[in-house]
Amino acid sequence: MTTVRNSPANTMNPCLCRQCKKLEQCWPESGLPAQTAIARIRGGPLAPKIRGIVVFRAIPGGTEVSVDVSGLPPYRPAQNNNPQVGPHGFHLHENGCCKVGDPASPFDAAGGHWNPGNQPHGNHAGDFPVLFSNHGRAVMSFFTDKFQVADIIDKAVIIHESPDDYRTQPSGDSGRRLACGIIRPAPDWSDC
Ligand SMILES: [Cu+2]
Repeated sequence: MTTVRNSPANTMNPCLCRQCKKLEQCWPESGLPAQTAIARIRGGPLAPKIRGIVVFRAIPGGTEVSVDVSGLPPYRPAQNNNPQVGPHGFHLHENGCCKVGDPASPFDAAGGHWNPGNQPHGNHAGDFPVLFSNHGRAVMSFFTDKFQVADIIDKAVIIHESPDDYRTQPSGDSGRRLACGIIRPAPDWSDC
């Protein structure tokens, strides 16, 4: 319950539904707009402790993206042949598939960056700010007008090992994929 209490979604809208056992069951009753989607984030073999949630909420002019993720690996500068770890590249990828596949290169099945406007990397619709970890936890909220909630259902959220330079094509040189989550519509628990 601690995780639920501290989640950004709960901060936005305190849960009023006492009989509900899951946070999202409370969203409709507590007034969140129907146009809300969530991705539950799970770490892969390179960072199995990662857990979190990303909430996409329609607001005037675009979408508010709120993330609360724990279990991120500690920062480490690039050394020898090892890449920098953190802050973490954070993107939408085009395939809603979090199959791990090759454990040395996980989540390849999520495909490349979601880029409906054929933009260079740095301006992809799903290019997000990097995640800064604080003892493994990152909490962040930002606004984008590059998509509506309905546009990103069944896309994947990917957290990378290394920072995004917003310049290297096509994915910002952000390295291996640590965690993945598929974006689903927030359930309608109107009988809650
Ligand atoms: Cu990515």
